[in-house]
Amino acid sequence: MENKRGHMGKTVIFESKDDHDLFLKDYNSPSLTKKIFSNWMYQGKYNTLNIKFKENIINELLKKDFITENKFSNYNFELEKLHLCLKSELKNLDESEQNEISISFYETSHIIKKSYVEFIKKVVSPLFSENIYYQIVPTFRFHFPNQKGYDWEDRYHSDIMLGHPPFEFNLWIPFTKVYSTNSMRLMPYKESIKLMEFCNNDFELFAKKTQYDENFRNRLKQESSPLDMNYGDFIIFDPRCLHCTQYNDTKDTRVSMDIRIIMESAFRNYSREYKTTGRKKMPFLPGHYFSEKAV
Ligand SMILES: O=C(O)CCC(=O)C(=O)O
Ligand SMILES: [Fe+2]
Repeated sequence: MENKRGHMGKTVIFESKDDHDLFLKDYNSPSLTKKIFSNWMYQGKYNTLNIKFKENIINELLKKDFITENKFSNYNFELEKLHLCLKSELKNLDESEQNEISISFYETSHIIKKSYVEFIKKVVSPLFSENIYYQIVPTFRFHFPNQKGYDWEDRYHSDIMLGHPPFEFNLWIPFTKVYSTNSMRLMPYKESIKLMEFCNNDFELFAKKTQYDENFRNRLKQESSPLDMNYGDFIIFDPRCLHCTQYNDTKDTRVSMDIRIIMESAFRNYSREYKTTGRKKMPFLPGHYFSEKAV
């Protein structure tokens, strides 16, 4: 018997038909990414001499005793080779597709937080004509080659189907070279909408087909591609776009950060309450999921 679950049982639950209708109103509202960037995504660059994510991440790994300077120096301090310096149990994945190192980065040094906020203020915020709020605790991912525990089909999803408001923007920022299976696969807006419509915008059905319908899975793969990016690049994409982590069968570690931002005006446009679907049920509001102040 198969018991791959992927995102099954983890998609947003609507309290009533009204709640669902209100959600659909937001979900079907025009894409803000298209409005601002004239496209469903925007690719940008920033100066890594000014915002030193990589150096700060390496210092944090040393501080947390995940690696020693002596060992990492054998690999020229290249994050791509991080997996060769780590104890193997640190690399195993849990059910939420995370390992111990990624989880430990939910708590990071002041220095990493400072570069994060600087990145938002100096690089991201100027792209918008109004102030933005940012995800207060950024998600860092350390994605190692051949991680144990990856026993599901690639979990294509949009963050919206996991409870996020349709007015967010997704940002994805790699700190290593990313390519092929160590990267995230991303599907353009039109195809994402189409494949979700094929499931009648039923997120549980989508999650099930993603695990159990081979034809559907082939379509997901055909319509998406892995991001090919370098340190210093970042991408913003519409939150309806489907994306997934893949089983990393390259020889390189991927380190990345993914965050969500939202414009000040969006909160007035929420037709319903948006909350995280996990245990915490955190509202997608300033001072909760998002920063207290707009920048
Ligand atoms: O980086 C990944 O592999 C997945 C990231 C993701 O799901 C997101 O950015 O929302
Ligand atoms: Fe996601």
